[in-house]
Amino acid sequence: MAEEQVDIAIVGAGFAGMYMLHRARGMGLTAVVFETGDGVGGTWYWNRYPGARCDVESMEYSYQFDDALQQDWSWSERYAAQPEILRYANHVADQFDLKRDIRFETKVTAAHFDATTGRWQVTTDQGDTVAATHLVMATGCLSSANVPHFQGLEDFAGDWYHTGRWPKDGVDFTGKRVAVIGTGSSAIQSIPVIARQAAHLTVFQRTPNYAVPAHNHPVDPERETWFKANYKDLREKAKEGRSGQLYSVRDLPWGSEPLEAAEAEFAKRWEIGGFCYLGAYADLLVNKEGNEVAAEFVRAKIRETVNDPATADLLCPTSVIGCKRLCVDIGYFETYNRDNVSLVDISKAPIERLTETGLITGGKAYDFDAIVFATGFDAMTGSLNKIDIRGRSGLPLTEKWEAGPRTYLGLTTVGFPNLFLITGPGSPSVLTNMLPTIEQHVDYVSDIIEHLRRHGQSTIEPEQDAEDAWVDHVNAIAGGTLYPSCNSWYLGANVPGKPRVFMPYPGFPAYVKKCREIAAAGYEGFRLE
Ligand code: N01
Repeated sequence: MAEEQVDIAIVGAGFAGMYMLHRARGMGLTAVVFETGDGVGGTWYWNRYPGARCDVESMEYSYQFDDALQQDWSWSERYAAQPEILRYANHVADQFDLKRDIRFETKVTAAHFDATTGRWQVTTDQGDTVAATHLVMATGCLSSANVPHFQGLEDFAGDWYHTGRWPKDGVDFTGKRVAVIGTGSSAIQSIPVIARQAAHLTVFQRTPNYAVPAHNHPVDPERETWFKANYKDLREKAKEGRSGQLYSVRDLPWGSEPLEAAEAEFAKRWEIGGFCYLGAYADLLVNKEGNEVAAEFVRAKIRETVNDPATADLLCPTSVIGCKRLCVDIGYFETYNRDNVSLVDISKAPIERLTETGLITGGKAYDFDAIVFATGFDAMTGSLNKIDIRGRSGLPLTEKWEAGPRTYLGLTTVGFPNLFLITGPGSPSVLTNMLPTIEQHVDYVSDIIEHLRRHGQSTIEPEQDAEDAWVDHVNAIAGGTLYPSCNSWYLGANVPGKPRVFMPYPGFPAYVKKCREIAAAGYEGFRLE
């Protein structure tokens, strides 16, 4: 049988893969999408844990490539919950008839660049072998679940779950003794919901986290009407924000107002809720002093909310606020006032091992019916590294990235022609609203492909100098901020043995400007052949 040939092979049917497929069709290209799950939605397909919700406001967390789409769809809440976002993903897939080109329950195992044909040979666990001119990795930044290698996990007789691989039919914790390990966003969202169900919930905390209130509420119909009438302008305005969102970031540096004014500003933003808290001053992620005042404000709120002073102390983070992605919560700290919830500090005595009936930490055994690992992801590179990707001369991507990911614009990497990484390491990605960031990347890749076709060229690959300069540039920008000061997944610090490299690019508008300049200069820094 003749080998299947396509113009573009796309890995992943989340928001990035879906839009890439739509754009490919629009350019008259053949494309196929491979997706491990049995439905679209990517992160929103897998993260079905109780309380899962977007921390970006729903009116902004949607595609903008089609005006009719954004006018037709109505969100029910300020922050949409996972089932609603998954419905939205399916609505888009159906409206644009995407599913017919998506191979579900099909995992890409390998992708090798064949220098003789100039094509990517893509292999799946279902026996597909496809030759593609372009390979687009739409694998997501937070898609490779990190289940720590606890000794004895296989001995545990109860049920265990990872928040990022939650069973489709849900889990009923009624009457159960449940453990949650981790206190990141996923834990902070799921703990209040699990606590309402379980007989007892024990939270094992290694590092406390900052959370600001969501003040979630139904979308006000008047606001929706206004938003939709002004969608075009609002979308453009959002792109001027450093994270591609509309929330206000004042142009003021820390120290430009007296302390009382600063505290009033933090209080005002606390009442508004969400990410705007860190927009009180333009440089809160650079200025240590201002950051500490913002952090102390949150710690005071935690002490005010949590009745037991010892528990409140344990819940107060000491690191820089915003160093890890800020959590947006609904009743998280209040949950520790419940009689059926306890907090165990494992910062000094890590979990030693799991047992048949639970786990042991600090020499003490705890028994559970179920354990929830809210332990996060092998972020940004995890899903790429799980696939045997080989470029020119058979070079494995894992080998090239042994000391950390190296890309040009977070989109391409030397030695891997026609390979595109959507929201890859070195691009703003996880520091932004992912939807507009995804669209910007997919549009950029589509423009590149159009350019190649117009000029009768077949491959694009970055120059070594351009890639080196980009990596240095990202490091320099990140180095000028407070981001490297804590052990975040942005740095890969949550995965033992992962190289410590700051992966996302801080600053969406500067990034977009740079991409435009590079394109206008005939794709400067790229070799087109
Ligand atoms: O993962 P995390 P997450 N023993 O890495 C702990 C996005 N997201 O899934 O901090 C004990 O933040 C770990 O401890 P420490 C969002 O971007 C978005 O919660 O490493 N504990 C930490 O407390 C978010 O930032 C939404 O010391 C261990 C926790 O597990 C990102 O996903 C909702 C451990 C992991 O926290 C990841 O969030 C949810 C071990 N061996 C998530 N290993 C939205 O709203 C890890 N931990 C869109």
